[in-house]
Amino acid sequence: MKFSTEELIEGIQSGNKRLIAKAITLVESKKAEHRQQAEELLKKIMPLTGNSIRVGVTGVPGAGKSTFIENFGRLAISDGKKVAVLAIDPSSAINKGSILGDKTRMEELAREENAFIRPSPSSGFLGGVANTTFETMMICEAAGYDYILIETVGVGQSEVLVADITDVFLFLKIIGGGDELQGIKRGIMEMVDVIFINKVEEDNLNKAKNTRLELKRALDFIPPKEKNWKVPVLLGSALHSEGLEEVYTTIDQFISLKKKTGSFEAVRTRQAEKRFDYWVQEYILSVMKKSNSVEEAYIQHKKNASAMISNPSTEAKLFVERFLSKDQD
Ligand SMILES: Nc1nc2c(ncn2[C@@H]2O[C@H](COP(=O)(O)OP(=O)(O)O)[C@@H](O)[C@H]2O)c(=O)[nH]1
Ligand SMILES: [Mg+2]
Repeated sequence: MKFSTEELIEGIQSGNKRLIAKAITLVESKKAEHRQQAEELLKKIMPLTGNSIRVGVTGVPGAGKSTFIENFGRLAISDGKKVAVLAIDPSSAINKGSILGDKTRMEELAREENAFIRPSPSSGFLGGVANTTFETMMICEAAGYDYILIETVGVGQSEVLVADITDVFLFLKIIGGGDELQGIKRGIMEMVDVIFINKVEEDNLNKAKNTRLELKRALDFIPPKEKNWKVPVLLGSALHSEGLEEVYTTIDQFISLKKKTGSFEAVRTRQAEKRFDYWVQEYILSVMKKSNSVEEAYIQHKKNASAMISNPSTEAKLFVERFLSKDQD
């Protein structure tokens, strides 16, 4: 990394997008020397973080998440806010590239001075998924972004991951396909704070209203995530920027309520604890990965588990014991 930590921090604080991007690349790096500088950087910017509204956006592929984020972002910018967009990129682990059309789809938002768009890789790592979206978010907060919008890929794991680092979880729903129950099956309904039925245009307004009724009925059976908050089901069109202002004010109301009841801070504390546990696992795995023989043993024990030679927990225990005994000699 040809930039010093001080240069990067200065760049972040002055809102230099090129240096913000460099800092993010540093934090995403797995290289030991980068990790050290990354930790140093993150430690120093910590006091500058915490001041954004963190919004997770989920929904099946094609629901309109990217379109929503682009136009919602522009709306926030027109209200004088700075907006950062992070999208968990499922492809980067496999082909090291980005399949997100988002970069191009969010063309108009990308052109805004007060917007910053960045795909967030989730690379496979000894069976784990090392994800630095949270750390990237810290950098964006230090750079003064007021809204951090995170798009999930609509896959279970990324949804949980995003729900665990955001203040508001927004579910984009489309009408029809008989999948009104889909979100319930997937456990989404337990995680959401706001639902937005998207692609509602004149010809399907009645259908949308039925969908809303069904969703509301379903929500009645789900224990409230946030006291005194009944999950609103809003209608609109992300493409035509209809109903987005209502989402904007609803999010504001939700954040105000959370701050009033103290749950805003309480949830963030819990989230930080989860991040701690997450990184403990990551670091243990990365220490293990340093040795080739350990990696071979890992693969072997995993194979035994998958072939049902013995049960997975036994194999995991054997593997860890083997690692620890190796470490001592
Ligand atoms: N008619 C209509 N199309 C929309 C709307 N929102 C998104 N789309 C379209 O739906 C497709 C998928 O949108 P995209 O934002 O990429 O969905 P994502 O996969 O959830 O990110 C694109 O062709 C969009 O133009 C909407 O409100 N109305
Ligand atoms: Mg998308």
